[in-house]
Amino acid sequence: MRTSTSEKLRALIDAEARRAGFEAVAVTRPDAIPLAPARLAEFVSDGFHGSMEWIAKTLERRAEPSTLWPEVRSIIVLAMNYGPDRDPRDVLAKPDRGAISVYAQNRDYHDVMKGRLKEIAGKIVARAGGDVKVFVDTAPVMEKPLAEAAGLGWQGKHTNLVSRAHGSWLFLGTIFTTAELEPDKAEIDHCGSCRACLDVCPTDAFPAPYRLDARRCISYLTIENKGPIPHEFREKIGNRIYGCDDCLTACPWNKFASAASEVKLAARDDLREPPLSELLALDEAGFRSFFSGSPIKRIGHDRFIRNVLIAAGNSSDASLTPIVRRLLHDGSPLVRGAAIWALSRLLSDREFGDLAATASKTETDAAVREEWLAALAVKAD
Ligand code: B12
Repeated sequence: MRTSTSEKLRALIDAEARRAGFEAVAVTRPDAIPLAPARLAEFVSDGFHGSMEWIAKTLERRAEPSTLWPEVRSIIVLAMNYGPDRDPRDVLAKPDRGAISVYAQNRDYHDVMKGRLKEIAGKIVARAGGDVKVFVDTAPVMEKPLAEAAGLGWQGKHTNLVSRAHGSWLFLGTIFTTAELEPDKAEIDHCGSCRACLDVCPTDAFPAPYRLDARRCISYLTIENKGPIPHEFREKIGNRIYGCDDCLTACPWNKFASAASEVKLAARDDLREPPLSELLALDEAGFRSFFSGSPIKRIGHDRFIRNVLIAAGNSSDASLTPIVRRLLHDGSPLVRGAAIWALSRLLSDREFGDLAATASKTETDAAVREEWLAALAVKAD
């Protein structure tokens, strides 16, 4: 039997994907996610996207691949394993350390994956001609429903893609092509009656299975949210200083996952459980150099120190008090506000009252003054 051109192209894609370190690759069609537009619209109309206005602004293009790029005929979805080599929950029991989510413990996966996707895309054009576009995360593409339609896994109750072979630890990327490829079969839901990911969420971010209110998700609160962290979540955040893996880690399908074999996606040792004291000491330049090449760099120094201060406030570690006190004089109101909250938790009522009596007088920023008042009110309770 003769092998068709499309089968040969598919064999090339599979081989190149494997060579580039992707654990799984599958193909779907641009019209394969008919439920996504309404679900995305509901997510936005419920306000679940919070301050991620870019989701609302790109609604039509995001929900329908053909609106994003009318020429697209096939979508190749690729997945890279970033499975941790130890239990990410261990660090949660060490309050003087910061918990950084597994995906952020090494090089920015956007950089790692984009280069490799471009290489594969180049091979496709060389073989089949036509045009290609590659996307990882940042483009208005709904990677999870596309991955489910291609059969790489299913969207679990925590909304992320779960695979029977790799559990919840997969990064996704797509190659859009004008080439006609035979689509793979969609995967079906294997969550059953399990609720582990929903019940473990520290901030109750799932109003229902398969639905996430990002405004309550620690990942959103510590990464996307630019302002002060709302009071109701501060204690619940514990020592999670960048992202959160609780729902992913709870997934029973992880028992089939392996640790990432690629050196490039294995954790950086100094980001596994960094001491809060060292992170609080990072100035702007120190932050940029420590997090060079890391996704954490994208949130900037002030937002990051805000997060570390919340963890400091939850640490009961009095040895952090001097450095937190210094941050009361930081140039950023975001940092000063979080430092006030941390001190209100680290100092006794009397010590905090004495400090407030002097330090709050010189504060000119309205939001930071609010932090003083809120902290004093809690102390007076
Ligand atoms: C915005 C965003 C976020 C936001 C919002 C997350 C969210 N769930 O929407 C925040 C900042 C919170 C976030 C957090 C994280 N993210 Co994020 N994020 C994205 C991004 C850029 C867009 C996702 C999106 O379109 N959201 C909009 C909602 C409406 O879409 P949805 O989640 O697919 O929602 C579906 C369900 O609600 C479902 N649905 C609704 N009702 C019903 C009912 C039933 C019965 C069913 C079956 C389904 C269903 O239909 C919707 C449409 O498919 C993608 C990259 C991309 N371009 O796709 C990465 C992405 C989803 N993130 C990723 C990761 C790794 C994370 C974190 C694990 C990082 C961390 N450790 O902190 C957390 C996980 C938190 C979580 N439980 O989702 C990976 C996930 C990989 C995977 N295996 O799925 C992605 C794909 C990036 C990548 N390229 O690898 N993220």
